[in-house]
Amino acid sequence: MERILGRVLVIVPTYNERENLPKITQRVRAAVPEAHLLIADDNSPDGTGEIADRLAAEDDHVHVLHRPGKQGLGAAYIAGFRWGLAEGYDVLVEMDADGSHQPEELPAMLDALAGGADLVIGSRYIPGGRLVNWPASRKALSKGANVYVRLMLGVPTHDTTAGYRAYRASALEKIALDEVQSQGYCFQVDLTLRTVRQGLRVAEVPITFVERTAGASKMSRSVFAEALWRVTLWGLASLPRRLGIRR
Ligand SMILES: Nc1nc2c(ncn2[C@@H]2O[C@H](COP(=O)(O)OP(=O)(O)OP(=O)(O)O)[C@@H](O)[C@H]2O)c(=O)[nH]1
Ligand SMILES: [Mg+2]
Repeated sequence: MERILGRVLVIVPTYNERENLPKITQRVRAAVPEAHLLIADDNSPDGTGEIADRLAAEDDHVHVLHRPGKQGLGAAYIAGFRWGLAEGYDVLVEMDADGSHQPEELPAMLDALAGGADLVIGSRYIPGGRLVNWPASRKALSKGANVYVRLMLGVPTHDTTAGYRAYRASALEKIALDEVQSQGYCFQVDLTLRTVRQGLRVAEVPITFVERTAGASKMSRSVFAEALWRVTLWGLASLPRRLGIRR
C-alpha cells in the first residue's frame, strides 16, 4: 500500500477525549502500522494534550499539534492538513477520536484511494454502510440533511457530512484551504464541494459508524444551524449555473 500511495498521516482532532485517545491511537497503529498519526488538540481542559504527549514520546509514528484553545473541528483539521503537507505526507486521513470511525476499515478506504480516487469518504448511506447505536431521530436528521445537501449542491455523494475521509495531498493542495470558513459538519460539506468543483474524483466506501460510548459529544444545535444556512446559501448561489442560465 505504502508503495502505491506514499506516506499516510491520520489526523485525529481532540477536545476532551482523555478516555478515548489511547484506545484509538492503539487501534490505528495496529490496523495500519505504516501510517503516522497526528493528534490535533485544542488545549483540552481534561488533560488530553498531556496524554497525547505521552503517546508521542512512546512511539515515533505519533505526533502532536498543540493549539491554544477550542477553535472548532474545521480549524483543527486545516492546521493538521498544513502540518502534514509541510512534512511531505502523500495521504491525509480525517478520523474522530471517539471510536465512531473504525481504524480497521481504513485499509479498504486506502485501497479505494489507490484505485484512483482523490478523496474517499467513509459512507454510512450507501449499500453496506451501517449506523450503530444512533436513535432513529438522529438517523433521520442526518439522512435528511444529506439528501438536502445532494439536492441543493448537486454533489454526487450520499454521505457528504461524513467525517471519516482520506484525501490525496495533491487534492488538498488544489482546494484553497485558506478560504475555508465553515466548521462542524459544514466543514465536511465545504471540502467535498470544493473537491467536486475542481473536477477531482470522489469515491464512497461503506463504513460502520458506531456512536461514542465514552466522553461528551461536541455536536450542538449551532453546528447543525451553520450547516443549514451555509448549504442553503451555496445552493442558491449555484442555482443559475445549474439551471444553465449562467456558466
Ligand atoms: N481540536 C478540536 N477537536 C474537536 C473540536 N470539536 C470536536 N472535536 C473533535 O472532533 C471529533 C468529533 O467530535 P464529536 O464531539 O464526536 O462530534 P460528532 O462526532 O459530530 O458528534 P457525536 O456523534 O455526538 O459524537 C472528536 O474527536 C472531537 O474530540 C474542536 O473544537 N477542536
Ligand atoms: Mg462523534
